[in-house]
Amino acid sequence: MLFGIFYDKDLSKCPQYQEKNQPMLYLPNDDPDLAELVGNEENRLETTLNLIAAENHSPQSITEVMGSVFNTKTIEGYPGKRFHSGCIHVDKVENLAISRGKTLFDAEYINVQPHSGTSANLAVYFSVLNLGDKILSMSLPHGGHLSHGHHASITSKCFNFSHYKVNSETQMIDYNQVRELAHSVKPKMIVAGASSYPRLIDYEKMSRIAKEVSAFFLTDMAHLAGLVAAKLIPSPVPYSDFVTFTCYKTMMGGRGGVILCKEIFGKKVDKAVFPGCQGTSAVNLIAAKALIFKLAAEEKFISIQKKTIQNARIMARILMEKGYRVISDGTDNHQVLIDLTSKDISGKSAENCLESVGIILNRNVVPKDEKNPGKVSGIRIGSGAVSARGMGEPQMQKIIELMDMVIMNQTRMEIIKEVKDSVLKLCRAFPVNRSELEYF
Ligand code: DSN
Repeated sequence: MLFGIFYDKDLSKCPQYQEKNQPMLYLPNDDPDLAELVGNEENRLETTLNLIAAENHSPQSITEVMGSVFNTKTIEGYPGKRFHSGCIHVDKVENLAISRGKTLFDAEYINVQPHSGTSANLAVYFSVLNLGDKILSMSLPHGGHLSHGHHASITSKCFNFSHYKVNSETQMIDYNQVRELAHSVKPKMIVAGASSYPRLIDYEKMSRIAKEVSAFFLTDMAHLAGLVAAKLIPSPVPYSDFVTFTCYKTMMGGRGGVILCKEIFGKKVDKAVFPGCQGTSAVNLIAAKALIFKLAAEEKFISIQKKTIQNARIMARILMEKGYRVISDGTDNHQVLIDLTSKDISGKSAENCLESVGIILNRNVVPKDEKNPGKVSGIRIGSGAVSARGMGEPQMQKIIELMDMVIMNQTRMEIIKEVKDSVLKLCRAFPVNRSELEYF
């Protein structure tokens, strides 16, 4: 295990944990309160089912490299052209991340310095656009992301966004609507990609529309990067001027963002990241990126990604069999979106009830949502973390059964208790066990 402090007595008796547990050496002395919180979080991860589509379990080696001495190095600029000395090793780290990332995604150019997906998107916007330029992207309630011009995001203060929506019947992107909007708005950039959209995106079609109106084409594949790296779903790279992603969702690699782009935009992107939008980047995170780009080419990573897609499909099917309204009637990726309007429970209440039994997911706005933004009508499920634990079809069936029991019996304490016990049993049968991560 990662840090090895367990406060759950039953868990600490489990031989797998005893064997793998390496206690933290220094934190318990320096800050016992914080050490306890770290232990508690370890315990929470072990004893709950993580269905948050924007999270995953990472290999232990990722955590090791993120906590390594690379955390202390200040870098400004790029390998060979830094503003501080002492970069002999960190230059090699960044070059490794660059060459592995380019190979993995078959990209002409890569920048591995963004702190996050939002930083990556901001840098892309600023690389080729001027303040106030028009951008066409997906509406957030229909699946888009905050950094695609939501009114609460700085992106909307800097650029002039218009939004396309999903078709109200199919809940899928209506490419005719995108084309009509593109021709009427005449944006300088079109953005594809989403935070909660369970279907494949036709990148070729989107890029054609962008060409028709002479717009740049950015794809934000933050949620999908692991599935793309494993070559299980189409890659946006051949069709996009820019592709951004984060490394901690399906990619399983820790925090931080990445920009891929066509060679001709490389210098502009580099300038927009540093010094444009960021100062020094985080070398420990760049090292983690280099590591996950290596691991992602291995069969074990690919098999987790395969399972991730299979498990999401299984959950969507069972939910529909149980009478749930699954947005777009299924999924092509790791996400399942559920509209709970007919179930007499808001997304917020479902999230809370499910958390109380150890099933962790997030409420989500669904297309044409009529509840207020705090409550919302839907929930979003991701299959990444449970697949990384080695769970398969029987466990997906069980998870949906347990979720359904909670949603249909919110006030029956005996049922809630029964579900809680079942969740714990399932978690113990499939430990996170990150030091072993036998699939890496
Ligand atoms: N984009 C947010 C999400 O999908 O939950 C966080 O990464």
